Amino acid sequence: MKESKKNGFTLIEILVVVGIILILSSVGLSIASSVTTRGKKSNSRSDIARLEMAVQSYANDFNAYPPNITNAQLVNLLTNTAVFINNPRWQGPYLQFDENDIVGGQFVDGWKNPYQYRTGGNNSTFCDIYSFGEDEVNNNGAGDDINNWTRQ
Ligand SMILES: [Ca+2]
Repeated sequence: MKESKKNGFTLIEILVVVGIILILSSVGLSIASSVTTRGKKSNSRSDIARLEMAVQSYANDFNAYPPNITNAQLVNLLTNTAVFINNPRWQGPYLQFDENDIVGGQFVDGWKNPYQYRTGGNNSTFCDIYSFGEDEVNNNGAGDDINNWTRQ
């Protein structure tokens, strides 16, 4: 009896290969997602530091921190030359942006949520600036929020 020679792959072999490909691609996606999240957190920390420096520069020129105003108002205060054209104290713009930083006139974090600004509050030095963080929920600077007073 002559044994027939097999050509190609069996169904089991194909399923094993497809399974391995699926596992590897899900691991790859998971790693990519983790890297993206780390990048957003890192960028948000950097943005908050830049915003803090801009607010400090404004405060040095005006001898006062910006009051509790909205994100868009703060952006305007720190960047809009036209508003302050006749005010010699204003030495701005105090902040430069990338085009992805501003959405709807607001300075946004990596998740496209506006940074929060308030005078006083948890930061005893001068002002609180924070991002809602990865969960995109306002935890008042706690939890996964990224803030300028604990440097987390
Ligand atoms: Ca949060």
